[in-house]
Amino acid sequence: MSTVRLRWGTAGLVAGAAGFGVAYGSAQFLGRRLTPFDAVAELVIDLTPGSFSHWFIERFGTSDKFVLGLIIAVLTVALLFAAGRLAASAWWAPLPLYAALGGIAAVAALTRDDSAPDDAVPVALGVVTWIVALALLTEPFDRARAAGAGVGDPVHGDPVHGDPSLGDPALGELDRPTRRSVLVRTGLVAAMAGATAVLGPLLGHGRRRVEQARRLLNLPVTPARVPKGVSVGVDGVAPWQTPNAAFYRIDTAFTKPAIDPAAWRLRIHGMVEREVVMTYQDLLDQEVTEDWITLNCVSNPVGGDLIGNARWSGVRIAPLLAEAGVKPGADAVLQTSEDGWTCGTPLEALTDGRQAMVAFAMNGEALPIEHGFPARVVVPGLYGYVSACKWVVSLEVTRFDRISAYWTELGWAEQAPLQISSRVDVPREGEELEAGEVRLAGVAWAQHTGIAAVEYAVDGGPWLRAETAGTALRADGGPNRDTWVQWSATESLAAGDHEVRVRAVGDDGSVQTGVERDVVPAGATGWHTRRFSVG
Ligand SMILES: Nc1nc2c(c(=O)[nH]1)N[C@H]1C(S)=C(S)[C@@H](COP(=O)(O)O)O[C@H]1N2
Ligand SMILES: [Mo]
Repeated sequence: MSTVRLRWGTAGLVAGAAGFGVAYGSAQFLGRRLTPFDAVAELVIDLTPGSFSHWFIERFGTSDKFVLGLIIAVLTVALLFAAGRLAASAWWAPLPLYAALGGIAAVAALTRDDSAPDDAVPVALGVVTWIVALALLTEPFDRARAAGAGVGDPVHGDPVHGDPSLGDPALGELDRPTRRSVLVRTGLVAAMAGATAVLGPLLGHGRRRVEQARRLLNLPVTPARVPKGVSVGVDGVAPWQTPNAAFYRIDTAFTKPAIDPAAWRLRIHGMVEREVVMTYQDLLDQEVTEDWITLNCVSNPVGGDLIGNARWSGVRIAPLLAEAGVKPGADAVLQTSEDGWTCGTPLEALTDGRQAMVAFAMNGEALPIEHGFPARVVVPGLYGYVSACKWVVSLEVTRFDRISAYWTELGWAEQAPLQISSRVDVPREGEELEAGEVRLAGVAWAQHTGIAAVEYAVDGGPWLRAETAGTALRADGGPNRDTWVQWSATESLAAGDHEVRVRAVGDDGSVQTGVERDVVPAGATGWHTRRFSVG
């Protein structure tokens, strides 16, 4: 590419970045959840067929959104560069491209579930910034071209030539005044866009404010102390308590809702005698319940890590529903998140005595924004996609035959009983171990049923009982039937290649099936197997 083309393209990139800075800053200032870029990413997620998005999540795991953002960013950079190059022929030539990009962003920004007319403002400001900044940045090139100087190389000085803007590598050098003017203008554009991007969030109502409000909370929770005896003490096994920072994250929100707890409301309505509306303080004023509950995703493949165990603090849902007075005939609760995501939960699971709660704390601290601040639902024994609504704002008592929810619309089962399952964490796949005693270990779960035993088989041999940590201590706050259990075993194996597989046995006598089933539409089944070698 010639220096000249590179120069116009680069001006396009600088103008593009300025537009993004202004759009970001103004979105933050207005307290909007999404910048135009994030809105486009969410639009792409919405328009993606379920089977593809499932493949994508499996392929990229929890970095799915990062990869998607990267793809969109690379495309955007290429288009902004192209816009700059178009400006070389006429100042208005990039306008159709800017209009198209702005149009997509506007559609995306205005069609989110939590969109407001305000969401058009950052898009409009961003597009205006693109146009003005590009004109400002390229004006010196134009002036130099008109003067017939500067665009040519003063050293090889040939002022008479063809189209100076395109293609000739000899036209690389700008004269000194032009160069200075370009630098000054670039600095000006960068400073203005940078100031908007920095001041917007500081002066506005965005996530930063909410983070601050979150830090200042003083919640009625006790510290989350890991119960005794829950660990098999083998290095490499997932810790029994999953720290918040390591807890898997699955949601459709490209930018997480930043909800000021003072503005949050939970509405319980639908087939009820009286509608209940709760503020955050109302929630904290209820009787608090705290429990260890293992949450996992229906998209967790056999051996996968979309599962975590935390001590949740919150308010039981059953009394809240009782206060509202559930009308006969209801069998479901449609939960809705601030960003419009929905899930349908069997009414029975919320009222049958299990620790179904509106949680406000996770592992002894206020819910992180990523995990649903200020409040989310947790229901032992159900997959997250039918129960664990983050940023929850509405619980509508209803009937399954009247609703459809986010994932069921994409082809997942309306109700999916949680599959009893287990995982080998140690040894790692392909690990080379020293001769002697070999430690095998992992986790097993059957939430709200309970793990009775874990069995493992080496090299296709008979199933053997593993040790399970703490199952005898259940009454004592040890692993309960709503949490996972760590297992371990010791084997002395001959040198060579080996494999170990694991299966769980539930308290109801159910044995984890070896039949392999895909995660769609109702959760994966099959035994997890690890191959390793002994030296
Ligand atoms: N608002 C909202 N809540 C949601 C989701 C979502 O996409 N949006 N995903 C659900 C799914 S599929 C799972 S597995 C759990 C994951 O909760 P976590 O991210 O806190 O681990 O949240 C559930 N709650
Ligand atoms: Mo999930």
